[in-house]
Amino acid sequence: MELATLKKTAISSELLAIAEKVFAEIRINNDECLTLYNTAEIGFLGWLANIVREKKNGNQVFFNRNFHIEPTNLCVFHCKFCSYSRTLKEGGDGWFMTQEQMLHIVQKYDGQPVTEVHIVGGVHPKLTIQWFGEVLQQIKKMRPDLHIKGFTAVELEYMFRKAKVSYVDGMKYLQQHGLDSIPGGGAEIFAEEIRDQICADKASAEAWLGIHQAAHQIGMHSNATMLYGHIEKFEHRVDHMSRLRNLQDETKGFNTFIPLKFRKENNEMSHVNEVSVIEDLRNYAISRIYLDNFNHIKAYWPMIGRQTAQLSLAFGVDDLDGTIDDSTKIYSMAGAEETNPSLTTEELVKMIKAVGRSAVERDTLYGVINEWN
Ligand code: V47
Ligand code: SF4
Repeated sequence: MELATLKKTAISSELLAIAEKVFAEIRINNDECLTLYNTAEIGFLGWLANIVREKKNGNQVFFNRNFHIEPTNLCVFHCKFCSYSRTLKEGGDGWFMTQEQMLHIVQKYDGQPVTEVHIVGGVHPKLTIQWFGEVLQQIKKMRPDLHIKGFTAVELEYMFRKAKVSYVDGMKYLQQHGLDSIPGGGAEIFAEEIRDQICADKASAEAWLGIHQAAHQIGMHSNATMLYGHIEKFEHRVDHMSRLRNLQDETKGFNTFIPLKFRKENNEMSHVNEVSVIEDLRNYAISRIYLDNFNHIKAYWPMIGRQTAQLSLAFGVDDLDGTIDDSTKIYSMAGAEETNPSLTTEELVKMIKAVGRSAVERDTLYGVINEWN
């Protein structure tokens, strides 16, 4: 649809002004973003987000071949939405891996064309910066070609605080031992009034942003997430994305923005209803329109399921994460669609082609490895 055609529809003057800005590649402001959340119809959002998406990434949908290592689910923090962690005292179905167990997982992928290992888990006092430094070194020795994306800013903040090192020195230490980039977890919702209610005791918004800023400063890339669809209001989502957009203006270090849908099973927020698929799609689209300085928007398929992930490709999303190989428990324990998430490359390509897009296998930093048009 052209702008001229849009003017003949029942669209409000506010939404028309936003569409005109997006067409002219002028950044929308926070009030306009809120107007999208409060008033925009889903078809309009998909159409507008798709314009931004196709200018940035054409018809391409990216994925990678990856697996996860979750060293422990024992955690010193008490996030109310977390279905996965156990307290240090509880034990029960808690786990704690040795360095050998972690290396054994890497060894299982010997000779397989995986390009990334994603290491993330609970925050355990025994997992110090030196302990992780050793593991990183050993993984690199075993698989020098493997990109190590590891540790949320929450894990890092705790590690650095215990080791009494600055964010920059801590990041440099881990980089020297083999860490290549950091994932986007732990961001949740930055606004203090929400953070205080859902994850009061872990790293603050300032710490999260400070650690990503330090990572970018030493030349590392990272991702950013937003946990949405619980007790936050649209205003909090806008504020969250605004803080990310500001940091990205300064550093250009973020690869991807990943909205994470709150899932309610087996956690202390089970009384909060999950939002609908329609809200998921609206949220993907609005983030695509607002975050003009992010190259990629990722739908994490184990969280939302394969069909919603496919639908999201018409709402601004251009990345589906990876093959995963049933190596993460975070979402299945929270009631996500995928109980044993694993997709072969062929299955991912088929999913992408089924919605009329081209599939691209990428490395972590979006270098192209293989294409299916
Ligand atoms: O920070 C925890 C989320 C995150 C629940 O960077 C939940 O490529 C929904 O950030 N419902 C960790 N979400 C995982 C993460 C991630 C995942 C995939 C790719 C990347 C990347 C990063 O998981 C946590 C939290 O926001 N989470 N519990 C829940 N009940
Ligand atoms: Fe710990 Fe992370 Fe769960 Fe919070 S979300 S309790 S920091 S494992």
